[in-house]
Amino acid sequence: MTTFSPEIQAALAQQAIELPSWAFGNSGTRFKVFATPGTPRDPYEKIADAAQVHRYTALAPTVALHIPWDRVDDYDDLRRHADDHGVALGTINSNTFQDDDYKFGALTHEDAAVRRKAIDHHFECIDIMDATGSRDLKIWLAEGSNYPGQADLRGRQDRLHDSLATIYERLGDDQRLVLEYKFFEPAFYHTDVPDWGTSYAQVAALGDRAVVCLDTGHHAPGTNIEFIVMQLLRLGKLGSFDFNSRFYADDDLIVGAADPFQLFRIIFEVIRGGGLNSPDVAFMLDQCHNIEDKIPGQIRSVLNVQEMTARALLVDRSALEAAQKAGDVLEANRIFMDAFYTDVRPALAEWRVSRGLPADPMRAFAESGYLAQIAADRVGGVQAGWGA
Ligand code: LRH
Ligand code: MN
Ligand code: MN
Repeated sequence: MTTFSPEIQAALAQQAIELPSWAFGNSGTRFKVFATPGTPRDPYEKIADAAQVHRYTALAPTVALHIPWDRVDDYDDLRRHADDHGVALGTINSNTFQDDDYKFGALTHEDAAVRRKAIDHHFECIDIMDATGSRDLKIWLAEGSNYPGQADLRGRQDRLHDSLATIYERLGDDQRLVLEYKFFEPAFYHTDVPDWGTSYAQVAALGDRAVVCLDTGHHAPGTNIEFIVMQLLRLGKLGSFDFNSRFYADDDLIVGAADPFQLFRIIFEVIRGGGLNSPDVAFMLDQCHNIEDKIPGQIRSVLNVQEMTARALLVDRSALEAAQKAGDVLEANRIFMDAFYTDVRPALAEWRVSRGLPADPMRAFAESGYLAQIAADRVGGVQAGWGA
């Protein structure tokens, strides 16, 4: 059986993956939302469910909030609630995609009054960050156009810069602005922050505390995502990941489910670039569980990230470097693939037990009876936030 060196064990022990509060609510497609019994009715219950993931895996100490989906009266109280459950509040995500005023844009809108409203929403998010102790303000913009000629592409970039600069100025010294890109949807012709280059250009113009979020589901098919990871780390601008997996578009499926090898390659570049367990690079999930149970879906997700991290840590980097330098193509590839093909599951199970965790967190959670309990206790769940 594979054994982990003390260095690998130390790296695994440090790993932290932030959970999205919205993964615990009901979600679906535009065709149908299938409700799950016991779905959280408010942010408090989402946090309680997220804490279950951490309890069985020790991998998920923080929970990201989405505003206004997770708006509450008292954020100090929400913070204490998280603390009581053994987790902390993490990234605050803004939301400018569910308001009629933003039909033609928010931070890029032609009308200064609409831009002001969108900027004020981000100010509210920063106030919330101050109360929750969150470091990161994550901005994903649904803005763009559907038809050629519809919008002044250049003017929108300029307005985007001005709006982001106003928001950036309001951040505290220890806070960051994280700009997420996505190549299409909901806009179908152009999107104002479609790719890492645009996100990079915009955040580079703001300053050191503005960085890029890479959502793994937000690229065209065939994109070499690990190359982007390498480049952003090289430039010191990779702020965070939104992990999920996709077969077709922005599927938001369980990370590592569609293409575990891609996840391995991404994490290898994170390690190579010094980003693993670095405070500068936040690992987060951004997923929805439309047909599977949500808490086990999140447990499976963090375990998938852990598993591919363990495999990527097993790459013999000095042997790899020697093969690369010697131009030994096949040997370099063999070294890389050997690590990928190593089944680390038994070693991880043993290592978990040595740390007082269940060998099989999925099974331990299933046997806990928590799902039956919340189904009995909670009636009338909210929809993931997609409307609530
Ligand atoms: C956009 C996105 C972004 C949003 C989340 C709900 O597709 O990835 O991160 O905040 O989904
Ligand atoms: Mn995302
Ligand atoms: Mn997305």
